[in-house]
Amino acid sequence: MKFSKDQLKLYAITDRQWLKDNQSIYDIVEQALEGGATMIQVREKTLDKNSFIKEVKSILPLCHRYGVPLIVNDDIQVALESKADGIHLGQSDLNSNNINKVVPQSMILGISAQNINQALKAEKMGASYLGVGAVFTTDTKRDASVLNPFILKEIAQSVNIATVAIGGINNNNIKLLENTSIAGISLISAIFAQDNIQQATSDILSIIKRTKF
Ligand code: TZP
Ligand code: MG
Repeated sequence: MKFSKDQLKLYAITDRQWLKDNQSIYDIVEQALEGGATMIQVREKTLDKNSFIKEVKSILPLCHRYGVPLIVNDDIQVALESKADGIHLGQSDLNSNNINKVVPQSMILGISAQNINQALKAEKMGASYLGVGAVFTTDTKRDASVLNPFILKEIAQSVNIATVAIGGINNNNIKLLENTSIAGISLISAIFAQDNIQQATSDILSIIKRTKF
């Protein structure tokens, strides 16, 4: 699927720690899509490769029914074999690979950046978008250091590609990201840790629609 920065508006990232009994990642993704998520990332930190591939293959047609791209976190092999729309890589995933050689031009490429230097390098590598954060403290990724909205804006304005903010974002603090030059926000717990995932997603979407990033 072709990338457009509008897809970054409400970027939902899965986390299996919040799954309830009998729930699958497919189920929770469907609820987020119903609520209006504009991009989905499947992030698996513990699943074996084959199960990860199988899971992404099953969720891909679901996302496409909603016209939403599916991005795989970290694992290039999984992204390629499952024919996902894209891959998101952190700084530590960049060292070992010659990214341009392994990731096809047709794939959406997201790269995490915590400073301007990393942002410029990511842009040079051909990234479609930057993931920048954590913008607020978060229990989801305890080792993530927090950068303030001013730094977020500086990073976003240092490149020509789109930026999505991440980390500790919820209904109450989206407002603080106003005027930071971002294309949208990505969230895990504010969506997937909620009892009603669809409602949580559509509530956040209506806040985003009222916010000028
Ligand atoms: N990268 C930086 S912060 C973070 C990741 C993956 C976690 C975001 O999760 P939450 O629950 O939206 O704070
Ligand atoms: Mg990573």
